[in-house]
Amino acid sequence: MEWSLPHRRYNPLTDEWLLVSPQRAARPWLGAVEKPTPEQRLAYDPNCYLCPGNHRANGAVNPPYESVFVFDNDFPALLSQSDPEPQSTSPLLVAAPEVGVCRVICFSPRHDLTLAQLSAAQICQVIEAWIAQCQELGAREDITYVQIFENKGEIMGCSNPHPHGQIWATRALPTEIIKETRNQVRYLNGELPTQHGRPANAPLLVDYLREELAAETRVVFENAHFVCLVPFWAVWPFETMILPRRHVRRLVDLTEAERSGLADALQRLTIRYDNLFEVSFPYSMGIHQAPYDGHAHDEWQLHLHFYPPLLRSATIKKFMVGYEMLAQPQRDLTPEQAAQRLRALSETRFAP
Ligand code: H2U
Ligand code: ZN
Repeated sequence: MEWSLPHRRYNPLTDEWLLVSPQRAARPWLGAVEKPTPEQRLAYDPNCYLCPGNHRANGAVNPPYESVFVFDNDFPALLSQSDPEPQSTSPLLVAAPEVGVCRVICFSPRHDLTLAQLSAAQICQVIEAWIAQCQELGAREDITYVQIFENKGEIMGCSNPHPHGQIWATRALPTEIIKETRNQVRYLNGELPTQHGRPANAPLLVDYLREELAAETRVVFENAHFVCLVPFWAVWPFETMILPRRHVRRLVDLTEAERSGLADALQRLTIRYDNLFEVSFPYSMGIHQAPYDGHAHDEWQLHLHFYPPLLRSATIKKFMVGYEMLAQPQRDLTPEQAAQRLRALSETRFAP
């Protein structure tokens, strides 16, 4: 069915609700495509702390790298040591020590490119580096989770346009992963409030993908191994998810063919995003996978989240303030409308 009036939608991954108000977006699309003056960027910037051969902020020198380059973050949020576990005197004043590793990953030596401008083969090298990091960090006794993410664009607080992402690996599971793990387990056991006690025989996101492929309305594109869609419960206007067709718990479990398939999906999605408002599209993206804690985690399905902030144009963003901060997320444009717009876009990047 097509919703045209206010309603709530349920996110089974987080067990949270959001408000959708399609009647507000039904008004005709007047938003002109605002084109900010295209920034001229150098292929090599002598002042960039990520370009090959340059000095970083702490004085370290980058090697003359030619593809992907990973280094320990010079200003890490996590260290190998923490304070000793405090004596808990109150159930309301609880803190716990935390340790971990923070790394930066440069996607390319070229200062002026983004994922959308790299070849699928170059994106494959990024994926191989992510996997190598998961293998190394995931094997450590003091790490249970490896969070890979990219913060792109000034609007998202990204400090440097040089194409790069980050890896934060922690001893404890982060909040979002605790939520997604709990709800994927509950789904298998039939314990989500929407299941009425009926256990499932496939992981939550495996069943979800089957339903989305049948419905078609929120699918943006597919390849042999991955599907890109706007989730039924998307919060951000053009939020998407990339899901494997097969049950894959972790990034390290991807076959060679699936790694190429993921590179293809990343390339096609980032190009479509750039074409939406003819701008290098800002977003926060991250890979969610099963914890590296020694358990199998059959409930887990690998997936990627893209959370882009833009709403109407290159300069008009969706603010998560007021009602969203205090009550629940809200959106006007429906996920189906967003998917339709993303589906209609070309997979050849606009010429700036
Ligand atoms: P953003 O993805 O938010 O732009 O962050 C870039 C990271 O690079 C940031 O975490 C690190 C910052 O600590 N960094 C270094 O490790 N060395 C430097 O010389 C500058 C930035
Ligand atoms: Zn650079």
